[in-house]
Formats: sequence, structure tokens, C-alpha cells
Amino acid sequence: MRKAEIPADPNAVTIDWDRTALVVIDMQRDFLEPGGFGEALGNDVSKLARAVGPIRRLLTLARANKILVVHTREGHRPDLADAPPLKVARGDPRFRIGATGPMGRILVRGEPGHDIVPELRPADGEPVVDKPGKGAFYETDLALILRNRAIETLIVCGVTTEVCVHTTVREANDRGFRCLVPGDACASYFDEFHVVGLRMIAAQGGIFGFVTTTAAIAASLPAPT
Ligand code: C5J
Repeated sequence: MRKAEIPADPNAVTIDWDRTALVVIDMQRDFLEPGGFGEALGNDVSKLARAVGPIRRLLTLARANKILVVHTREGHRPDLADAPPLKVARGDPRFRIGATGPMGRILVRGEPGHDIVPELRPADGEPVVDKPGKGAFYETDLALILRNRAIETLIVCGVTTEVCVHTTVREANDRGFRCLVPGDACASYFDEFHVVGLRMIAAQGGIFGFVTTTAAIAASLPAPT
């Protein structure tokens, strides 16, 4: 058992690092780089870059301290059989899921845009969970992966704060996981959604989880040598 107390909003939480996983949500080229799905929907993708440095730091710490790391990717089968028609029908028809963009077919597994950005590439042995929805538990084997390691606490970071991070935190909360969300390691295309999304997690005594910072997490772990 490796216990730590992490300062957070609305209160500090005590966790066991041996039963904690770092879950990095959808840090994919399709969301972060020009020419992908995020930009096709009219977003300023540069806003998501601010999460990359803090996530790199969390990955370095987790790997050095033998903490389970799980990456997720949002995307669909090449035949789009797992893509709800309503999801595909969203936005300009030229840039919909499955359409061909500068990084290959948008949000389709195996295409360059579906890859995780090179700075945060998964290390050998780190599970990568491909998810068809916003939440990382929906129609995936994430719960099984976590249960097999007796995980009870998730550090959830990535993009976007109010969509896939939020949905995953809500799903995890309903399944009994304690969620810690380092706000600086999350990002949104919308500044106000980022701020309010984090406030919603911590409201009402931590209704969905606890909001913290990368620095607070780092301070509770031995620094990598
Ligand atoms: C979105 C995500 N925003 N990963 N996906 O469509 O948040």
C-alpha cells in the first residue's frame, strides 16, 4: 500500500497509489491538430495544446512510480457499423465522421488522425482503449481492465473537459471509482466550458469527483530519477 493525501477541491483525498490508474482521454491528432475532427467542427484546436505539458509530466511520474496508465481514443470501425447515425450526421457533410480529411478518414480507427499525438505516445504495455462514444466505459473493456488491477481511484485527464473527460468521470463515479481531475491537464475548445466543467465535478461535496492540479499530484509522489 502506498498512501498519499492529495489537496483537491472540495477537499483533500487520501488515495492508495497501488490502486490508482492514470486515465488519459482522447489526446488524438483528430482533436488536437489542424485538419482533424475538432477543427472540422469549427473549433480553435490550439486551445487543447495547453494540456500536453501537464499530461507529459503525469505520464513520466506514473511510469517512474509503476502506476497503471490507460489511454483512450475515440473513433470508429472503418465500416462505421459502430457509429450511431445521429453522431455521423452532425456538422458539415464534407467533414463528418468517416469523411476523408488531411489526416485520413475522420475519427476512424487506423487512420493517422486517430493516433495519439506523438508527445504522449503510449509506452509498451500501456492499455489503449478504443471507444465509440464519449464515455470511456461505454461499450469498452475499461471496467474489466481496472477491476483486474483492483483499481479504486482514477486520475482522469485529457480532452475535452466538458465532453469526454466529463462523461468518463460521471460514468466512473456511478461505478464507484473515486475520480481526481487535474484541471491543468484537461482542456476544452471553450474556456468557459473548461472552467464550469471542473466546477461541476467538485460541486456539492464532490458530486462527480475532486479537482486538483498536476503539481499537487507530483508533490505526493517521489520525483523520477
Ligand atoms: C469530442 C472528446 N469533444 N474527446 N470528443 O467530441 O471530447
